Amino acid sequence: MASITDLIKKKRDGGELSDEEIRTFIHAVTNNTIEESQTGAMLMAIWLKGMVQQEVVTLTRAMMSSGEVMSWPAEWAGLMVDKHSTGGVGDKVSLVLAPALAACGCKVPMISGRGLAHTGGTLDKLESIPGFKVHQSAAQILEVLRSVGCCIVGQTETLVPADRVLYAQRDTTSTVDSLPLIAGSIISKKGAESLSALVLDVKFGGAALYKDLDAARELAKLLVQVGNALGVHTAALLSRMDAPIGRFVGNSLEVIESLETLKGRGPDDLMELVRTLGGLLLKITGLASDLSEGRRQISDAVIGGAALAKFQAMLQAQGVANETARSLCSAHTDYHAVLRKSEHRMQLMAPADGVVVDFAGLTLAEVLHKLGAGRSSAGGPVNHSVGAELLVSLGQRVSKGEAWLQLHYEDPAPSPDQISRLQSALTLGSHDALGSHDTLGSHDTLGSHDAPTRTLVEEILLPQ
Ligand code: IUR
Repeated sequence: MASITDLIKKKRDGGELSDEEIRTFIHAVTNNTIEESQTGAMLMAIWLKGMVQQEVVTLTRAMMSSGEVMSWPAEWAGLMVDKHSTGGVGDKVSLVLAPALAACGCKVPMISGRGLAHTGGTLDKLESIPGFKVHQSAAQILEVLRSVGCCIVGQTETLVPADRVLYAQRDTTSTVDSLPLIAGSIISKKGAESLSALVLDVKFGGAALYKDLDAARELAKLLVQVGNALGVHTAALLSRMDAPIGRFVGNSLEVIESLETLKGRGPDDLMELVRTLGGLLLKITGLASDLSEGRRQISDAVIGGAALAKFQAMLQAQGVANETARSLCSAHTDYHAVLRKSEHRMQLMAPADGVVVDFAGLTLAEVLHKLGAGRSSAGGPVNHSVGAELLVSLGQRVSKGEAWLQLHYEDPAPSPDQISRLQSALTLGSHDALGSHDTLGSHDTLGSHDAPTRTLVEEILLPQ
């Protein structure tokens, strides 16, 4: 059998690793029988030379099999679904989508992550709710799925241990942005959930991992190919990520906006993503005859309150006191009686008259991260109350001196430099500029009965 050193050399020289060679590498990573320097060298060789599709599929399967692979009751066959997003700003889709899918008859073992770089993490958002427990054992997940239909949890210790090692080493060896390594990492974890169907929200734009559509499409295609090769019916959306999704960014503020959405009062762009991602999953599982029927079912589950009831039940099943969950989910609630409110607020004023043409979500996310909304590199705690509320919408006319952004902060307070960065993130234009701007315009290709205010979904890649 080839040694690890031989395998590194083969990949370094541009060779194609055999199935057995890839399994040998992942086995050594999982069992800690490889030196860190060797893992780093192999990751860099993969980053530099890439992998053909067969290698990526084998890598993903070997990673998936490095730990526990979940199993579900036979009567749930065909109903197990999940979604993954490559990360956005103000992206609270999971909080609405998981209960909406459960209300439509799916089982949703949603394993989510924490914030990565500037992007927010679903687990951090949910932890702003007092009592919510993201850590659930496999037996507890099964029980919540049986009683509620959805859960949103952190990765268990036993799921894909090889990814835990590789991910940490990718971070320190500058090999995070390698297509084969990203695909292996994402799809191995979804494969270990033993899903029937998976939908991926691959984002492109100024606030996304990939700035341009072509690069995002390449990742989306690979994820779809590898997911399907592992037996999970996998589809992907390519969606635009420039301005934040919805109007609120920051952990507890995003929980409030998700609850408002589940009460039928959510922003159009968020609902558009929820409908399309959910509609696709319902179509793939056969619970809906086509995408527009799937979109309608998701819409009905949200508007009719069935998704909200599932969310409340999920909160209770994951440790939130009954009274707290009931209060958050009641029609008229004082959210800040439950969720901590920041000590300070500050409004930013529009510097001129004009129409809001764009708003750089990346800048907002970076500033909020520094103000404590995200995890510091030293691993410090997240301040759930820090965030921001956009007071204007894309396409809206504003007057000089009108408030356009409200910051929620504690310690540290925003510095003059951070405030000027935020002001420069706002692009004001004339009406003419608005008409030609490509983030705006109604969307008429998805059969929506309530068209969103801007085009988010650029393309859909269906399972092969
Ligand atoms: N999320 C993952 O689970 N894996 C990755 O490699 C990336 C994001 I980038």
